[in-house]
Amino acid sequence: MIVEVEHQRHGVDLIKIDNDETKIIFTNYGAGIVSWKYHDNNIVLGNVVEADEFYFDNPFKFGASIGRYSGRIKDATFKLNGQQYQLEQNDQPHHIHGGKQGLDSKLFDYEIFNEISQIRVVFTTTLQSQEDNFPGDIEVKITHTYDANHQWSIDYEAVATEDTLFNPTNHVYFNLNRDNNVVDNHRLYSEHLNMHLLDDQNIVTDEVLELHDIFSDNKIKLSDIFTSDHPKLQQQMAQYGGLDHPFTVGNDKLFVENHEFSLEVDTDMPNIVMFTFNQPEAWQSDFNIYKAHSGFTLEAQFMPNDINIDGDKALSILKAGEPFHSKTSYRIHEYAVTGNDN
Ligand code: G6D
Repeated sequence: MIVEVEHQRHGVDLIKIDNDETKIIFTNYGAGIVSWKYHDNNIVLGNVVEADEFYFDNPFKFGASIGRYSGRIKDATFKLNGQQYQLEQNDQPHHIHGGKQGLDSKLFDYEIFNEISQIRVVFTTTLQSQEDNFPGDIEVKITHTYDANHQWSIDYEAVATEDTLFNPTNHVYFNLNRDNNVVDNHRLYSEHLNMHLLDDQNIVTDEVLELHDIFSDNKIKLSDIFTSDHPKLQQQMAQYGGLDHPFTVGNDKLFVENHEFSLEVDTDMPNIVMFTFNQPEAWQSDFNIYKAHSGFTLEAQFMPNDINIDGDKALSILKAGEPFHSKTSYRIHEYAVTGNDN
């Protein structure tokens, strides 16, 4: 495997890894992924022209690391150890993605390790309480590993100076279609597909639908979810224009496939938020060449807003000085052609 670094303007570096059949690019800006190609097919949405201006201007957070808290926190407030904290209301009136000074906005330090059959890029930064109003500073280490089996893994490690919340993810958007047509033809598979429903402000409720109870096919096509006449699904799709929902999956594994590829996600995080890029028009930019459903995210994370649901038992609580570790990997397989399922 070959790795090369390209320096762009504004301190942005591209770390380009070439594994013959596949090529993947990471960046120190937001410790993110920029592109992932299987032969000439880019399977993630990204900076096709590799222009350095692209990264600073993307409200959809293509490929960026997100944190310290990925999902929405209702009313941008939470209580921890008896103290109430007020966060930036950057998703009125809620808080999302850790705010303006989140991981996605950081220029990380990094080191590259070229090892047998894999390349590891270790990114480090510090999140500061003074910048984002969460308690405590956090030393964050995000390691992207790419291996000879076309598997991209992300390890999140962190240590905080005070009890705080830590709920990181990566905001990559996939599209397995060669023509980059909308992703409605992609199918989901996991032993369980428990979909957590949202209220009218994108906040998780306690209502859950098991998609396998609604659809007879083992593999569930996104277009069937989008157009379902199941009353709850219909209401959620009308409200959001697609998926923006946390899922609980079976055996920590979810597969998404089209007629050509199968993408396997393995995670030790309890939930995966799937967002199908529902309102691209919210991004006013020449870089925005996207229509609704141009891609989908698979954001492994703790349940959004868990601190306001579970209080002291919230899984996102990170105790002072206790090491945090979580791992998510995405593996791409070529899939036997079974006909045109577009
Ligand atoms: C996240 O859940 C959110 C979406 O609502 C948001 O629009 C997107 O990030 C940019 O996935």
